[in-house]
Amino acid sequence: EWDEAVTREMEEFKRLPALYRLALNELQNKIEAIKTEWQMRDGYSPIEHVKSRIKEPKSILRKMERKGCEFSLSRMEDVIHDIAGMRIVCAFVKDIYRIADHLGSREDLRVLEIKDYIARPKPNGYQSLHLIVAVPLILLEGTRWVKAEIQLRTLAMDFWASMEHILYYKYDKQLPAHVADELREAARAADELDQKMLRLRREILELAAAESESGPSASSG
Ligand code: 0O2
Repeated sequence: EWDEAVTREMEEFKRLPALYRLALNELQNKIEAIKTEWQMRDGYSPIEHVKSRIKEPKSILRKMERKGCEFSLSRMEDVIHDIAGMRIVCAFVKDIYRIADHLGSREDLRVLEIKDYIARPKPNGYQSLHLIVAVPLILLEGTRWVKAEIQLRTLAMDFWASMEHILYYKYDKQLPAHVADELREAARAADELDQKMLRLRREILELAAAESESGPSASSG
């Protein structure tokens, strides 16, 4: 009986990466469709680029250890939300929230949790909007909801996060005070840049609206 339970667990463990990959494919298709539709409607896509990845087994184990959890399949699925991870990088902060609102309203997705590190950045300066979602997979055995983490960031936030990530590991997770200070300052600069870009975008939108109100002849001269 014990053998049977272990064999079942092993079988399940073997097929998990494929399930998470299927969930990411589903998400990718939805994002592609959003991009296309947005482009058709507004003439521009709010999404600069998208990346996705499946978390390596060794970083799953490390994360469970960090959270003080013994390893088991069900614990893993409860505790680690980002085995399937997608990062959506946008030009403007406003678009991040527009995409998040849209995802929240879709019937083919469940948003389980929102962590807003834009409204409340982490103490080190980290900013992003994280959505923990569940994606339905229609399998031979029926529907199974698979979790994924979607990180939404601006280009500036993404630049900051990649620099921080490199430095964090270069200094073996012990950032010297002056580096940590510089990073916090860089995070403030990234935030200011995002706000400036939003103001410029508003300017562009207002100009476009004025042009369309005064008709095409005004813009041609
Ligand atoms: P990696 O390298 O991306 O695999 P929780 O269960 O909510 O307490 P969790 O999952 O750590 O714990 O939540 P959180 O804080 O939302 O972080 C999830 C992911 O966000 C991280 O995954 C990173 O990808 C990213 N992240 C969070 N904080 C930082 C940060 O300070 N700097 C950078 N560069 N990225 C960050 P992992 O698994 O920690 O790492």
